[in-house]
Amino acid sequence: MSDCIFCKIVSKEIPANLVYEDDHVIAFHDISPTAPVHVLVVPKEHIESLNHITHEKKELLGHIHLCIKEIAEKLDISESGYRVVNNCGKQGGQTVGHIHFHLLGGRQLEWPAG
Ligand code: IU
Repeated sequence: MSDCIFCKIVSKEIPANLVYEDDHVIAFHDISPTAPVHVLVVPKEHIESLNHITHEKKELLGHIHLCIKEIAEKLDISESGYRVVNNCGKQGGQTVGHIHFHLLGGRQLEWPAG
């Protein structure tokens, strides 16, 4: 998608602080972190939100979660714990229309979320 900021990060048109990349997924530090570790894990394919996930994407979603686990290990938050968040749609707090998963850690996270 030509006007999608995350597609531009995927294509390297816009720089980001990458922590992981493979053929299907890219992960980078959030530009406005809310925790000491705040990484966005993003499929390279443009999919708008969780609402747009179909059965054909089951493997991709599983792969993303394995990537998240590996990134958490790499950033040394596996033992202390972390949170994975997907904001979907307006009331879910989604501001970028390209599905992404927040990996948050490095401090005690509160619950329930606001
Ligand atoms: P949300 O779940 O759609 O609200 O999350 C979008 C995130 O993308 C948010 O935490 C932003 O700080 C982050 N972000 C970014 O890392 N780089 C950007 O260029 C833009 C947003 I625009």
